[in-house]
Amino acid sequence: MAATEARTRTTCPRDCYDACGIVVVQRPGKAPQVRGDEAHPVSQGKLCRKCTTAYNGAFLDPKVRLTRPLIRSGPKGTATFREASWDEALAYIAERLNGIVATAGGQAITYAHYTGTCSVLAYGFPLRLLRRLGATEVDPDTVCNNAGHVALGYVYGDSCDGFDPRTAADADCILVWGCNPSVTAPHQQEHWLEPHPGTVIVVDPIRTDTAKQADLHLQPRPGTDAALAFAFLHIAFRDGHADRAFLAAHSIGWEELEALAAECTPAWAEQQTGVAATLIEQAARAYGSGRSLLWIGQGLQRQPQGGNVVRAVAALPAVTGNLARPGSGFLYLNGAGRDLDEDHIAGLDLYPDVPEPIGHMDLVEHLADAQAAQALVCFNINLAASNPDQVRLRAALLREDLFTIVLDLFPTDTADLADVVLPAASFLEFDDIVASYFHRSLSAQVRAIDPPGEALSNMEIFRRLAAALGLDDPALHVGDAALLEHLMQGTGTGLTFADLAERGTIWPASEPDLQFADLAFATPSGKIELASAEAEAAGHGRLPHAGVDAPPAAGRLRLLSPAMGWILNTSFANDPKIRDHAGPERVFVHADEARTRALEAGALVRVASETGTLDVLLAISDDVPRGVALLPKGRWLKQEPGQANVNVLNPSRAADMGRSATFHGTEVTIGPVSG
Ligand SMILES: Nc1nc2c(c(=O)[nH]1)N[C@H]1C(S)=C(S)[C@@H](COP(=O)(O)OP(=O)(O)OC[C@H]3O[C@@H](n4cnc5c(=O)[nH]c(N)nc54)[C@H](O)[C@@H]3O)O[C@H]1N2
Ligand SMILES: Nc1nc2c(c(=O)[nH]1)N[C@H]1C(S)=C(S)[C@@H](COP(=O)(O)OP(=O)(O)OC[C@H]3O[C@@H](n4cnc5c(=O)[nH]c(N)nc54)[C@H](O)[C@@H]3O)O[C@H]1N2
Ligand code: SF4
Ligand SMILES: [Mo]
Repeated sequence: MAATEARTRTTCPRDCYDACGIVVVQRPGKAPQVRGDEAHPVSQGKLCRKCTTAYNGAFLDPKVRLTRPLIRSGPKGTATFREASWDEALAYIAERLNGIVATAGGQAITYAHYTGTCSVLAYGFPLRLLRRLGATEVDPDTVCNNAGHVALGYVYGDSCDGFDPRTAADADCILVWGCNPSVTAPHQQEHWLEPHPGTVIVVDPIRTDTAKQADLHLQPRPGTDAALAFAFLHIAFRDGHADRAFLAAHSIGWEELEALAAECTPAWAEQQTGVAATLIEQAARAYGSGRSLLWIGQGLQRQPQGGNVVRAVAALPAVTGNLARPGSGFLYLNGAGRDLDEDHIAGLDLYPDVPEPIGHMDLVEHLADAQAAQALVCFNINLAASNPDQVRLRAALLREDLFTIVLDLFPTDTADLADVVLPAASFLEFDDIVASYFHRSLSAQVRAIDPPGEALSNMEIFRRLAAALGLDDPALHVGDAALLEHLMQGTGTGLTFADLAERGTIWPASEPDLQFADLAFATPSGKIELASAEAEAAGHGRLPHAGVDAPPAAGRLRLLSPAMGWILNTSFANDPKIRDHAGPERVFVHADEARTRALEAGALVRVASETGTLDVLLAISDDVPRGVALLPKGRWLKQEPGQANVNVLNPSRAADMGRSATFHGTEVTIGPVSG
């Protein structure tokens, strides 16, 4: 190592299962290099292709980043801004927000945020001020995974206590259901799943790279997974893989579930799902006979009946006794094992009385109400491109009297619709803490470089905004160092933030934790609730049901818009190199679907739904089954020829649970672009 070389060890805070370790190398006179940390057990020296590119590209490029506060100087939505000082921008915001608070009350300020960064302070600290103001939150998970959270809550009382991935060493089988780690968790794919010696089973309508690497791939029609899960249960009860002693001791409702599953033979499930009965038998036996792990994806539940699907799938570990022993369990998202006091960072204890949140599927309606929604604050989110109902959402955001503030690193489609744009620092530019949602690990995010121009961290922006608003509550002005030490103390590791920064990533538990080791569940009965009075009271069945979504109407295809490898939600889509790699936006269909429509690969086609149309190139792929159109999420509207992405096609239809998004539940037609 050259004597003048400086290395900073940090962590990727993106919304990604991996939470890779990073080393930033700096040499005098050279641009910093952002690389994978060779010592990090997850990234093992390599970042994913998108981060390697964007962290050394757009993230470091002051011409691509936002560097100064901007105040709108032209018609709304035309991205006409003038530069302003922080003092001027914040004074302007304060005057407008204080005016709204005085005349209409704080609840007339709406705020939308999500996981643009998953680091604890930058995610949570801004919420303190917004809660203090009594503003109305847009429930963040409703754009992503809330149906799964609600469903798992009914069954286990907890959706964030996942298996410890290190326990895979004791597993005979890993069942990956509606998750595509080859794209969304590339290092878990390469270093955790692929080398696993046991039977790997993938359930996904698409033949993803994860499916291609698996021992068994079950390809159900989208939205039919509950029938498949019930066939697995049928086989488990039939073949003696149901752990009746475990069920009797730790669950309620299992006899009722067994009675329901009795009807759900593999032959019946083949008709419902399109998966061959013999393959269902094979997969269910492999899962039921071993110590097995179940990875429940988030893609799985972005379906109209996504909550019921997850409830049905979640019965598998309970029925087969695959819990609370090594090599067993399920994972949706892992929040366990770190004891981070995130609620305090977000001010849940400090400002408990806040208005009822709205959901993302209700956002368009909400913003159309000029009384209820007078201001909108957006940070860590690019909702103009990420949310469904794109045309109506844009119309709502164009409302002249909706005072809109957007904090971002980049001039996103959402920023273009703002009245004030505030430049945020990137993760390379401030200290924070990252807790992977796959591994039960804890990592330091360490400032490696200076922010470009006048960009500031979310924390500093909200401290300055509190001051501009005339709010002197000490809680709104705590510095990052004190917040980080508060978090570290809660972990019980005895480490300071500086200790963590030196180590990079730690596992607070040296041995794999057992999921639900004490077999105590936070359900009303304290047991696993395969039948749930709580669910029934909320208007669902007491038990999950085996019903499936109807196949698409004649001539239509079911649109799936999951993640793609080069883009993370809409992050990175503006990096010039990534745009080249990702190529033009395309819709993928099976050759038979192209043939029946007399469409050729490479043709410009019109994809149409109840909410809009999108003209894109057609690609033919046998990885996509008949009846399905695959059009990945993530494009920036202003970079596309039609100023739209796939969400122009998706309505704001809520799933059966949690008012959650149904991005994989839309039907579309595909035809030639006429004229
Ligand atoms: N590269 C990249 N990585 C990402 C993201 C990204 O955009 N790009 N996004 C991040 C975020 S925010 C999230 S929430 C996670 C999500 O990561 P995942 O949990 O992997 O979810 P998705 O990629 O949305 O979808 C996973 C799979 O669900 C399948 N699927 C769709 N409908 C059904 C169905 O009815 N049944 C079954 N069995 N499968 C179905 C899709 O075909 C897809 O292959 O990924 C994170 N990681
Ligand atoms: N069609 C379709 N649409 C989908 C999905 C789908 O599967 N299909 N998936 C949905 C899912 S799972 C999700 S999670 C949502 C995600 O949607 P979004 O939350 O909109 O995710 P991103 O597009 O990555 O936008 C995050 C923004 O945060 C910014 N950011 C990053 N770090 C910081 C920071 O420190 N401070 C500030 N102020 N900003 C920062 C980024 O630059 C980026 O513009 O999209 C949803 N949309
Ligand atoms: S996005 Fe995921 S895979 Fe890529 S560097 Fe970050 S944590 Fe690793
Ligand atoms: Mo997500």
